[in-house]
Amino acid sequence: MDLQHIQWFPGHMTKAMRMMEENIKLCDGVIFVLDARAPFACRNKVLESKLANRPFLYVLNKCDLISESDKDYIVSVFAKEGIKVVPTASTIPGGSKNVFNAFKGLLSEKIERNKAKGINKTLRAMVAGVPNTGKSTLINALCGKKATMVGDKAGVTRGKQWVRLDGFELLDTPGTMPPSIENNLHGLHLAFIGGLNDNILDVSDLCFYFIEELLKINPQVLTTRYGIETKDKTTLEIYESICVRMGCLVRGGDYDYERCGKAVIDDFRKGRLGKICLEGKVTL
Ligand SMILES: Nc1nc2c(ncn2[C@@H]2O[C@H](COP(=O)(O)OP(=O)(O)OP(=O)(O)O)[C@@H](O)[C@H]2O)c(=O)[nH]1
Ligand SMILES: [Mg+2]
Repeated sequence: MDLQHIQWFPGHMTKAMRMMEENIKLCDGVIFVLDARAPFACRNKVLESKLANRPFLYVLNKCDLISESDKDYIVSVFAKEGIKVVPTASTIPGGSKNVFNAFKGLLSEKIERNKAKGINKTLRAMVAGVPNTGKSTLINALCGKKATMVGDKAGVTRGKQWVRLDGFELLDTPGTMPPSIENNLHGLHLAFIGGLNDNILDVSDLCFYFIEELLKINPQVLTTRYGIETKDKTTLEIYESICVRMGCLVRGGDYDYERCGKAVIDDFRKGRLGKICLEGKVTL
C-alpha cells in the first residue's frame, strides 16, 4: 500500500495550506494539535517554517493513550530542536488547563503591550492539525462546553468556526495533511490513527501492516487482547488466528479479513489494546 502518495493530490494540499495561511493572518498565534501515538507523522514542517517568528505551540494530545516514558521521549525530541510541546489529554476533565496557560504565556508579550496601550483587544488563535487529532475536543475542553462538533473519524469539522473563550477567540479548522509525508511509514501511521479518510483505504491491508508494526513495537499486546501466540508465526498467520478468536469467518470456513481488520483497528483507536505509541522510544 503506497500511502506516501495517497490523497496527496498537490492541488488539495496547496489549497489547504493556502487556507491555513489565510487563517493565520487573522490570528495572533497558532495551536497545532499532534496525536501522541504518531506525533512525528502529524508534524507539519512547512507550517513550522512559516510560523518561525510567530507565537506557535504544539499540543501533544491523546497522551492518555501512550506511556509516560514515550511522552517524555517525544517532548525531549522536540525540545532538542527548540520546539515546545505541551502534553495533554482533552477527553480527561481538567486535562487541558495546561494548554490554555501555555498559550497565554506565549501571547503574554502581546497581552502586556495591548494593556500598556490601553487596547482591550480579543486575541485570536487558530487550532490546526491533521484530521482526527482532537482539535475540536481540545477547544470544547478549553471552553468547558460542547461548542464544536467532534467524532471518531477524519473530516468531522468541515468549515471554520470561531469559539469565544475568556478574552480569546479560538478558530476551529478542518484537519489538514502535512504537504509532504516524509516516508511511507508516516503515511501508515496517519492511517492507523484515523487521520486519513477510511473510505479510501483497504482495511485488510491496513490491519496487516498494523499487526506487522505491533510485532516490532510490542507483540505482547496481541497476546493479551486476543489470546494468541505470535512467536515464530508470520503476520498472516497471526491475522488469521485473530480472525478465528474473534469469530470472523465466512461460510466455507474462510477468514473474514475485513470484519476482523475493522475490529482490530478500532480496538487500537479506542485504546483497547492498551497504551501504544507508534513513534515512541522503542520504535524510532
Ligand atoms: N483517548 C482520547 N481520545 C481523544 C482525545 N481527544 C480527542 N479524542 C477523540 O478523538 C476523536 C476525534 O476528535 P475531534 O475533536 O473530532 O478531532 P478533530 O481534530 O477536530 O477532527 P476533524 O475535525 O475531523 O479534523 C473523537 O472520538 C474524540 O473523542 C484524547 O485526549 N484522548
Ligand atoms: Mg474537528
